[in-house]
Amino acid sequence: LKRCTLIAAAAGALLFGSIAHAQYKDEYTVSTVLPSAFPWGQAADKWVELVNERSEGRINMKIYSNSQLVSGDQTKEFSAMRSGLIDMAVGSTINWSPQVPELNLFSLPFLMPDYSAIDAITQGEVGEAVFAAIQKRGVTPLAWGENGFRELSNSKRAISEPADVEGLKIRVVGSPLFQDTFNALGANPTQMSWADAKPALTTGAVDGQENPLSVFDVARIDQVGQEHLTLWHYMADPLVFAVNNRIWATFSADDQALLKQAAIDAGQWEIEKSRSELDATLAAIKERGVTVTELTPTQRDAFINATQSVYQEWSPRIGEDLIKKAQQAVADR
Ligand code: X2X
Repeated sequence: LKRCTLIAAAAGALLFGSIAHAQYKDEYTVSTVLPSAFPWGQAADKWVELVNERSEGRINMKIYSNSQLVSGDQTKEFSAMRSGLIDMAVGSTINWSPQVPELNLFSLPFLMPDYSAIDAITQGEVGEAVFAAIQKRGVTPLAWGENGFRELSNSKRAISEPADVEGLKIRVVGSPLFQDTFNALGANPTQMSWADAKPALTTGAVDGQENPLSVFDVARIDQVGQEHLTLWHYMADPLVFAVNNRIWATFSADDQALLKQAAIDAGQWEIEKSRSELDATLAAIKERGVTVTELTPTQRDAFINATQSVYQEWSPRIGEDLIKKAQQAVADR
């Protein structure tokens, strides 16, 4: 009996020991689309750095940018993280919306007129509901970051009214919501990954694209013939810091809190940084000879009216209640 107990105890110790060691990986993969030259990549860098520092080197993460863990197909990032091919990610709501329909909320045209509107949504009840939707789909969300307000560029002409967009081939990514928005404007949208976007702009396969000013600037989109840029602020894509559920469950409660707080701090840091750089970025873009069109409120209204059908079309998929609450949060901001 004594021998059996000893063996059992030894086996238990072995098992316990091996579990304790197997629990944490030497290194966790973190997926992003944009690398360190962009605010998005810097958000991920900051998260990795803070976690490493605060865990005194116990938790190590390595960033894989350019969607390389999903062979460049950014719309597969969420699925890959859910299945465990990717441990963690800092991802755009646009790229995850095919798997999490509620994330299309942020892509509704002209829902958020300014930064305080974004904050009213992400930092309140609606943001919590969106996080619950992400959690329900098998991934643990921790914090918000920001890619930015997406402005429209093209190689053909200055755009100040919906009629100017007519017939333009526009590169979009993410969910079919973007097809609906640009179809409503009479454009010809085509879905394509970021990896394919610049080549398509270079060859003229597409006439235009939409991305935040920071992306336009750092990726030097002006160099591929995008001479016209319209500041219409039609939508902004927040970033979400997230972890695969099974990986999340392996962390102690203290380390979960550490990872989450580091994500919150990195997100806040990146949001403030990218917003504060915007004026300088716009000045640099203008200096390079890009024609920048700013819409008057009346001109913007014309775009709002022209894209109303997108709300009717997408409200069943996003959730009528969620949209109403988001609109209320924006109105009350
Ligand atoms: O592909 C884009 O346009 C980008 C980089 O902004 C996103 O990943 C949504």
